[in-house]
Amino acid sequence: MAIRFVTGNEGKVREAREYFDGLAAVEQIQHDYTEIQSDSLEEIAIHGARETFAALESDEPVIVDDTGLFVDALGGFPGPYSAYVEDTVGVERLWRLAREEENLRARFRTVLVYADADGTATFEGSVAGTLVAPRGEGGFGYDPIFEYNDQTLAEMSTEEKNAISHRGRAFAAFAEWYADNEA
Ligand code: ITT
Repeated sequence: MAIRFVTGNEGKVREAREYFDGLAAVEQIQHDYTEIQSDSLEEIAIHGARETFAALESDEPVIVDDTGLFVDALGGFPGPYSAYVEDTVGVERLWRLAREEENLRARFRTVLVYADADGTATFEGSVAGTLVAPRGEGGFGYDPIFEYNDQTLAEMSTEEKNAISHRGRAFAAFAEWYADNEA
């Protein structure tokens, strides 16, 4: 099987290729689907996956990943607006905003949506951690300020990150479902 991953984010593709290594080829599809304005990662990802599947006019299924960083003390901000906040405020300044808070707990959530001619299926993964001053050269996005078990996600290899991450857990749920459905 080949997985057609609709994303412009090279970091996500790298993680998918590592996760599915030996199981499936991962093909990156660059399609600028409409990111609807919504508080729900599910709604955004389902809309994006449906729109892309229809636009490509092919029978081949696609997957879309919508991810957010939810900071407890900031009422879940930036959540579904994480990409916009990374582009405007930046990771370092989000850390400076959050560090004023006593509670530094945060969570990453990924919603992965698979779309084919029969419809969509949705998978989810999340990981809880603590916000810290940026450390590490790996990963992407908010990884340098998110610590899990004394390591930031940017200090982990792709394999280590996949083993505990929001996206790794969503990949695992998808892989299990796909194996059952393919049979
Ligand atoms: P696509 O929509 O094209 O897939 P994107 O980077 O816009 O790419 P998201 O909207 O899902 O994807 O990402 C929301 C933000 O969260 C964005 O700023 C990412 O850099 C960041 N992000 C996503 N996954 C992450 C991860 O595993 N670790 C750290 N930051 C992540």
